[in-house]
Amino acid sequence: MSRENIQLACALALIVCLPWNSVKAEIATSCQNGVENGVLLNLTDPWGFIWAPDNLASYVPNSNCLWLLSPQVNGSSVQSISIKIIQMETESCCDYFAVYNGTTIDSPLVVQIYGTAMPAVVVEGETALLQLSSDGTVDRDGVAAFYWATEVEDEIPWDSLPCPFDCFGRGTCVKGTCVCDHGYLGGLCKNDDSKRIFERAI
Ligand SMILES: *[C@@H]1O[C@H](CO)[C@@H](O)[C@H](O)[C@H]1NC(C)=O
Ligand SMILES: *[C@@H]1O[C@H](CO)[C@@H](O)[C@H](O)[C@H]1NC(C)=O
Ligand SMILES: *[C@@H]1O[C@H](CO)[C@@H](O)[C@H](O)[C@H]1NC(C)=O
Ligand SMILES: [Ca+2]
Repeated sequence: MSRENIQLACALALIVCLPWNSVKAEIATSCQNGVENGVLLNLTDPWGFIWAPDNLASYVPNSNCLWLLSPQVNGSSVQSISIKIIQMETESCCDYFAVYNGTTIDSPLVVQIYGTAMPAVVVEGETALLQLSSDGTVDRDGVAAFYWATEVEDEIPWDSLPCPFDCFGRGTCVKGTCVCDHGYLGGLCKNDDSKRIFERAI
């Protein structure tokens, strides 16, 4: 790592990592075991992390988890919001993660994804609404994503972000990405695949 890069990493650590470590509210979970279904969380920090459900289990049937991103930088709204999905597993027919360009689900849809797809998403606007929606049967591990408010994609230090929840102790954090131990899968190493390996073996 060059000296410039080290200086950059340190600057980022002060700006980025301190709030992460000291302010729990940076992590915004919706649909806590379904209890907060339909409750809108309004996030105003310049960057943050969202996930649902709020545990190691699957989301519940008929989930409607909502996060409104209204990032403020120096007290002003922003022009662009980038979203990096790091964990995505929904029932591929029927449950989805959606991003809307605006403040409600009636705003223009930017992306609606099913299954395990994790496209990079940029909303060219000052707000974005995120939604995890599930139907009445078959639940999966759910979604987790970072957002970052900027117009300049290259400035986003995705590689320097901490791995949420330290990969639940089931993996190693390498440049902001969980490399899961054997038997675990997903961006948070949340998926316990050992049971399936066992099931396949018998
Ligand atoms: C979300 O927060 C922003 C910034 O504080 C505010 O302007 C906006 O009215 C809030 N929206 C909702 C729906 O609470
Ligand atoms: C926010 O304001 C401070 C102080 O005026 C300035 O140094 C900084 O560059 C501003 N940040 C952004 C992202 O505009
Ligand atoms: C989102 O909304 C803004 C402001 O209304 C608009 O300029 C932009 O083109 C829209 N589309 C996307 C994909 O962000
Ligand atoms: Ca389902």
